[in-house]
Amino acid sequence: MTNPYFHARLAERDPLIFNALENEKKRQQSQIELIASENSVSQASLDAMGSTITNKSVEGYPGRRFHGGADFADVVEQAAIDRAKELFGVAFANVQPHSGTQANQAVFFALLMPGDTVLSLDLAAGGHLSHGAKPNQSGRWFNIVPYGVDRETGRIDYANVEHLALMHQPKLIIAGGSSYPREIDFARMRAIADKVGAIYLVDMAHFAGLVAAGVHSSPIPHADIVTCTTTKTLRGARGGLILTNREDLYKKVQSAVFPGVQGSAHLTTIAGKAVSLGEALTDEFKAYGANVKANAQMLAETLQSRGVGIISGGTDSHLVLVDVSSKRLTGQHAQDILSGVNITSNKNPIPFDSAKPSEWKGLRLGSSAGTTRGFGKTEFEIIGHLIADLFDAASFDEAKRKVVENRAKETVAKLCDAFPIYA
Ligand code: DSN
Repeated sequence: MTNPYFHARLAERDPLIFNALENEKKRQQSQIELIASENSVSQASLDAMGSTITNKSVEGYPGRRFHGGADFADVVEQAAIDRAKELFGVAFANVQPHSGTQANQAVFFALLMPGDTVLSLDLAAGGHLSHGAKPNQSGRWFNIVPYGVDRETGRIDYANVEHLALMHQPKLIIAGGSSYPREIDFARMRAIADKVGAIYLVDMAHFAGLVAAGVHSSPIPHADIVTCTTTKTLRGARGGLILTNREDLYKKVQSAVFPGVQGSAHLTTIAGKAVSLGEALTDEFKAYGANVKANAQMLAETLQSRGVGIISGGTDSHLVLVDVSSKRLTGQHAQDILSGVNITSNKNPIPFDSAKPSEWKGLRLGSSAGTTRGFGKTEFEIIGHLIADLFDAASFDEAKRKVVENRAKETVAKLCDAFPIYA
């Protein structure tokens, strides 16, 4: 006798959730995704993430589990570890962090005590919540000294980083963040860390895929520890990684992830990570990474040619940080304008911005997801002009504005139809 518990499909058992998931799939098909932290995983990754291995509890690491029956869990996790090590040319990898934030939390737990001083990139200058923002645990439990960017160039002010390091003697220095569009001088940061005897962490969450593809310099030879997410440019399941060449730090990180800040590993996600890390080892992924970068540069150049302000004047990655005050808009207004024509983006602070999200002047755009669906430079040039048209039209009277918006909606629909995602 068949048991419906094991056979009935979602559509039949839970129409509310089924419909929401179907609608989300349609939304992704019919909108242009420009949120820099988003991407589309492969169907193979999705298959891995929908597997029965979700039923398995495993604490500990492959070959050293607290629960029995972990043979296949070990195969999956070991594959993810081996692929991460090969991809980034690193000696040790932990693939269990549930997110980039938890990867960073584990590093803090492994290496710091509450009250220790951490030097990290200011949130408005492009940093990340988990690097010491006030509302985050990192900002509550540690003494955070933020560094920023140069007001003119929008690039990290390394002389100031060195000055702050000498003055505050941090135990940890962090490079990386969530909205810094330029390559970081990893060697320069290493030299600063060495001057004050600090541990040096690079969070490459946003550009990990570009490092994997060989189109962005790698922090691995310079940093003591590197964290990242497996989403974003790496195009994988939603989770984190911790990488290091230092065996002493690796041992501390292993016990910080489990049992320090996490419990049982999420094996479906680790299976999805393993699949995408395998995909990232291919030549196809190298070509993808090069296209992501070229497309972001095209988007930045097109916007700039239309008088839209670009922080730092361009990009070395997938990420374009737009100063929408150049068109007398706030980030929220700009996000809403794009959302109205089925383009998704997010408001973001720009360097020296207000602390209030409603007053932020920035809009963060990224090329990773569009490139995955097949957009090239031609499409990103079209998108750049379309965005500039919409920003200009914000000051038009309603009738004229509607003409621009309708034209933009049609263009978005045509692009999405021409480059379909998933079956
Ligand atoms: N870190 C957040 C971002 O960059 O959007 C979520 O991944």
